[in-house]
Amino acid sequence: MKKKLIESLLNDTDMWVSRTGLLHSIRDLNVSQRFVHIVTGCGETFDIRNSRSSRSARALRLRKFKKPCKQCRVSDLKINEFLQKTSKEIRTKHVRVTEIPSNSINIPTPVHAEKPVVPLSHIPHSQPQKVSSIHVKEKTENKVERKITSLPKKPAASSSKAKDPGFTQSQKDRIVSLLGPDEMISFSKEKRSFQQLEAELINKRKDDLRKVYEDSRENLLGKLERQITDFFVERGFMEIKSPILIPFEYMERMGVGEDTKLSQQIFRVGENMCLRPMLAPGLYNYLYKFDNILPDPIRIFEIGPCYRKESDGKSHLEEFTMLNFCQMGSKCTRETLILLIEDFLDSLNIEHEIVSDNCMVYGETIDVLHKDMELSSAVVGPIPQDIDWGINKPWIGAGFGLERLLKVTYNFKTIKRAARCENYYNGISTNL
Ligand code: ATP
Ligand code: 9VF
Ligand code: MG
Repeated sequence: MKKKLIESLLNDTDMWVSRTGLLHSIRDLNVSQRFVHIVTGCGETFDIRNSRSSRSARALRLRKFKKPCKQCRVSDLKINEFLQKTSKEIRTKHVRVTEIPSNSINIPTPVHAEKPVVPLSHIPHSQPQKVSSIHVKEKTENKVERKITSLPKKPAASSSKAKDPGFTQSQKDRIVSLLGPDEMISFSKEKRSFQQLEAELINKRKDDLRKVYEDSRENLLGKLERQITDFFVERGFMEIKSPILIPFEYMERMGVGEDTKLSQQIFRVGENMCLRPMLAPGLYNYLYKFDNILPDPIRIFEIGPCYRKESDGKSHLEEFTMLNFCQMGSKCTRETLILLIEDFLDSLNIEHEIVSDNCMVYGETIDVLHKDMELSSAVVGPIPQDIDWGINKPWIGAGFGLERLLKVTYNFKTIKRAARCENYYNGISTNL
């Protein structure tokens, strides 16, 4: 039997499997004679040949994928539908066939927004948000994807599940992802169509990115790291950069054995190594090496990537950036530690509250909160693990997550906007 064209497989399944094996929902599909253009629920675009035997056709036919795309929010129901039903059983869908003359391939996306999009005021709050007068001409070369993205769009695939008749859930998700940090939207009151709203927001975000380019060209995470580095270097702390790939044995020495909960969160690499989930092992090693070399008290700090497997998304990332500063020797009191933390957060203009808590590694901690979110855990040593690292002096230290500091500063709804990530630059969607 002749194999089905990819167009027909897409039509049957309403899903797309990317080269890396991610299962995406489909927001928009356009078929010309030889090409299929796909816009996924997460806003990615793919242009593929309308073939019968490509890798993509095979993946769809065999329902092979590695994992669902998180941004597309593919429901379990849809995944089951995708996995279980044969092509015939799945209800016929909405492929719109559009003739795309080959000479139109370079037409840029229309960029004219008629009205301001979002009813709320656009509070200028950071360099990237400052108003800019720069006008960057739309690039037209090599823009096959962008051209097709500008074609009229159909409602998203999961429309039957949406409560609001006007917008489907995936349309709402797309719109929310396009909002600026200060913007809000009430879908029930919204008069504009999805297409109108999306196009207007896309234009605003393009303007925002151009403003960032004109104003500073600095990445918020990088800039914060530089700011924090200046703060601690000025106060006598030495900047450390220790390895990110570390022996798993270090974690056992930290008291995070294979049987503990934190150990389940560690990304193992090979048999003996792992990605560091914290900065303490590297800092312990430096304290040991610098003892009796540097003047008392020894002050060091590190800022860098840490990795933990996490399930909760609003304030947790699997790849995040930690600051850990510590002091060893004299004046290692709770008061010194709290004063330093207050001074640090004041320098960043971040309101906070200090509470006592407990954790597995350090025992009693001094936690720093902003509303309900933990910004830091701080500790007054010594602790039993010190001896295994050759440390026998008092110490104080604290660990802060930089993305959480950015989330608070810029009022991001999710921490993803502050993360190392390709979907946002300085909190501005890049899926435009
Ligand atoms: P939580 O209880 O919120 O998961 P934690 O107590 O496990 O955090 P610590 O080990 O105390 O975290 O790490 C110090 C700081 O690093 C935290 O206060 C937080 O700011 C940041 N941090 C920890 N885990 C993450 C993560 N997965 N994503 C972003 N930041 C994190
Ligand atoms: C404070 C939290 C053990 C003398 C090298 C420094 C600290 C808490 C840091 C971090 C962690 N600890 N997420 O130790 O400053 O290590 O769990 Si040291
Ligand atoms: Mg903590």
